[in-house]
Amino acid sequence: MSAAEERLQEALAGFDFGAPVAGALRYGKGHINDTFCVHTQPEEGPCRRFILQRMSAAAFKHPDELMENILGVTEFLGRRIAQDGGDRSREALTVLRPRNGEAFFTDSEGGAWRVYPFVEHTICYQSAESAELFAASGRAFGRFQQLLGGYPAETLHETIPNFHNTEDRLVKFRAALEADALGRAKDCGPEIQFVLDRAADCSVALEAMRAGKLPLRVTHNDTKLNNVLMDETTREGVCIIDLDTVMPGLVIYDFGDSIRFGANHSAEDERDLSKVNLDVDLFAAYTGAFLEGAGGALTNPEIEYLPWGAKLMTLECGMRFLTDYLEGDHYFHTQREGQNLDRCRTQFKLVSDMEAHWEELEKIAKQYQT
Ligand code: ADP
Ligand code: GN1
Ligand code: MG
Repeated sequence: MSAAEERLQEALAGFDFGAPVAGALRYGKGHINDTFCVHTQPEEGPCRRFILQRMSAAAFKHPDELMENILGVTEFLGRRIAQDGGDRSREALTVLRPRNGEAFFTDSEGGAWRVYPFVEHTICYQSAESAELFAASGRAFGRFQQLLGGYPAETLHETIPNFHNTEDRLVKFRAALEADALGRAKDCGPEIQFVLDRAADCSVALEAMRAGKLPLRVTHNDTKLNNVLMDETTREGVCIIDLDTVMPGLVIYDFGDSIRFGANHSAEDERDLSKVNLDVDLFAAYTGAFLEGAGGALTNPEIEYLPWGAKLMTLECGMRFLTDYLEGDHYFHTQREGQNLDRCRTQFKLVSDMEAHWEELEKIAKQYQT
C-alpha cells in the first residue's frame, strides 16, 4: 500500500459513516483539495455516499481556523434555510465530525481530513450548457450572498491572507518572476508583458474600497460553476459548496469569478485560444440572475463595478496560474506539464475579450442601477 493510500485508510477509519465503507474513489475536478467519494454498504437500505477531503496544506495553513469558519457558516446557513422553509440537509453543507468529536481528523503525517454527506440528486457542471443553467447558478450565488448578509464577519478567520488582494497578487507575481526558480520565464514573455501592461488595473477595486465606494461583505470568493450543485431535475441551484474561502470580501469578486469561469464555452485549460471567447449573452444572463438572487442587496456603485469584478478576477486568476507555473506548480493541481501556463493563457484571452466588449458590459450592468 502506498503512503497516500495508508493515510486515506487512516482517515476512513477516523469517521463513523454509519455503515461499513465499501470503497473510496477520487472524485471531482477541484484544483485544491484531495477529494474522495466514499460509498457505504449498510446491511439494509440504500448505499449512502460521503465526500471525504484532505484539505490542501499548500493552500490552507490553519485547518483548525478553516473548519471553525465552515462550522459557523454551515450552521448559520442551515438555520436561515430552515427558517425559510427549505431543507437544510440539502441546501447547505453539513459537517460530519470524526469519531473523536473534533472538527476534522488529523492523520499520522499531519494531513487534515473532513467529511460532508454527499448532496444527492444534484449535478456539478464544469461548463454552462445553456444561459438558463448559468443564470440558475447566478441566482444561487446571489442568494448565498443574501443569506450570509447578517453573518458576523468579525468571527471569520482569513483562511488565505490577501486572497483577492490583486495588488498583493501582483507583488507575488513579480517576486516569482524575479526568482524564476525553474528558468520558465523565457517561455512566457507575452503573458508576463500582459500582466505588466495591466499593473495599474490591479488597484481599481481596492482603490474603490479604500475610497468607501465598495463595502466589505461576507463573500464566497470562489464562485466557479463547479462550486454549486444543481438539481438534477429542475436544474436550479441547490447547494453552494467549497466554503474554504468564505471571508470578508467585495461582492464584485463573487460576481466576477463566476463570469471568469462560466461566461465562455471552453475549458479553463483549453489550448486552442480561438475557442476561448467571452459570451456577452452569458454575462448578461448571469448579471440579472445574480442581482435577482441577491434580492436588492447590492448598492449602485457595486453594480457599476460588476464589469471590473469580472475583469479583475480573470486577470488575477491568470496571474495566479502564471505565478504557480513560474514557481513549479505547487499550488494548483495539474495533470500535465504546462497546464498552468495554458490556464493562464485562457484567462488572458478572456481579459482581452472583456476589454474589447467593455462598453457593452458596462451598459448591461447600468440597466440594473436605480
Ligand atoms: P476543491 O476546493 O478542490 O475545488 P470542492 O470542495 O469544490 O474542492 O470539491 C470538489 C468537488 O467535489 C466539487 O466540485 C463537487 O463535484 C464535489 N463535491 C464536494 N462536496 C460535495 C457534496 N457535499 N456533495 C456532492 N458533491 C460534492
Ligand atoms: C481553485 O478549489 P477550486 O478548484 O474550486 C482556487 C480558486 C481559483 C480556481 C481556478 C482556494 O478553486 O481561487 O479561482 O481554482 N481556490 C483556491 O479554477 O485557491
Ligand atoms: Mg471547488
